[in-house]
Amino acid sequence: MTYATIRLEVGDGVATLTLNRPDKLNSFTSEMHAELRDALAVIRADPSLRCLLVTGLGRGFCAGQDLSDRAVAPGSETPDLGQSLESNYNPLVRALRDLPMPVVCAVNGVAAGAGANLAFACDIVLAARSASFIQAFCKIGLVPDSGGTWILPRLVGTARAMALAMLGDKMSAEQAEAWGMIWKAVDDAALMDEATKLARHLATQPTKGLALIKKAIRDSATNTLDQQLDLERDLQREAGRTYDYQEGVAAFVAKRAPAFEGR
Ligand code: LHQ
Repeated sequence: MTYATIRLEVGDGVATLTLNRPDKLNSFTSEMHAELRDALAVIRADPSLRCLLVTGLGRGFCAGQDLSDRAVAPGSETPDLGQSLESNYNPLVRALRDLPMPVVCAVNGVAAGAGANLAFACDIVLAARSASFIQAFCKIGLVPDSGGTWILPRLVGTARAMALAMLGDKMSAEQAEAWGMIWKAVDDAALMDEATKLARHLATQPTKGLALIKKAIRDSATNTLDQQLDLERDLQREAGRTYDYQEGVAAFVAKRAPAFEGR
């Protein structure tokens, strides 16, 4: 599949989505959103794909919304940014959250505005040591979107989330790791090798079980303990009916490596 603003490559059970507007630090346009929607639907429909890796081309990961077409001429009607979230950003975050496979993010450079929150919407985030995260919204009078106001307090607590959102300071990858916002910061030169290795490993694991783990951890954010215990019961029932559970137990008993099929 050929796209203009992203690249989709598949191999070894991994779909790699690369944001591809490097001269604009991979900022989002409507075209890019439409292509991402299409690519995510293609990935979801392909049973051979068992992990998604998201990254950016060039020196930036993603600088959020492309602001070049957002300047409002004096006297003209103000744009409806809510519609932009409804049509583009919210479906993207939901598609990543609901994708029944692990989503790895390799943050290769600056991640600003919706670009930062795109990374935080992924399941396991690696970042190059030179990468940075900026909740840039406040600098142009906006509110963190793409799930930012939901995920930030859950990742770092209200005090830090509030300051990050109100100050829009640049945060280093190492600080993000120290605050538990990402899985880890790695040397720049090692980022893609590590991310690809991780994605390929995940693609050999019990995909259905990993998708259920993803659901359980995500849903825990809004569940009571009682609701979560019920959810664990239901998801474990489902996991226990998978081929990979049988294979995992059989391999353990036979003292051999399991050959998971993702079903
Ligand atoms: C850009 C952008 C960009 C266009 C760099 N747009 N060109 C949702 C709903 C609807 C509307 C509004 O927004 C949202 C969600 C959002 O994401 S709001 C937040 C939007 N993003 C920002 O406010 C970040 C703007 N960018 C920056 O602050 C800086 O570019 C950062 C800190 C990301 C990087 O700084 P530098 O490393 O110094 O690079 P640079 O500023 O020189 O940028 C390189 C080029 O990329 C430059 O183009 P040029 O032609 O001059 O080389 C920038 O204009 C372009 N670029 N971000 N968002």
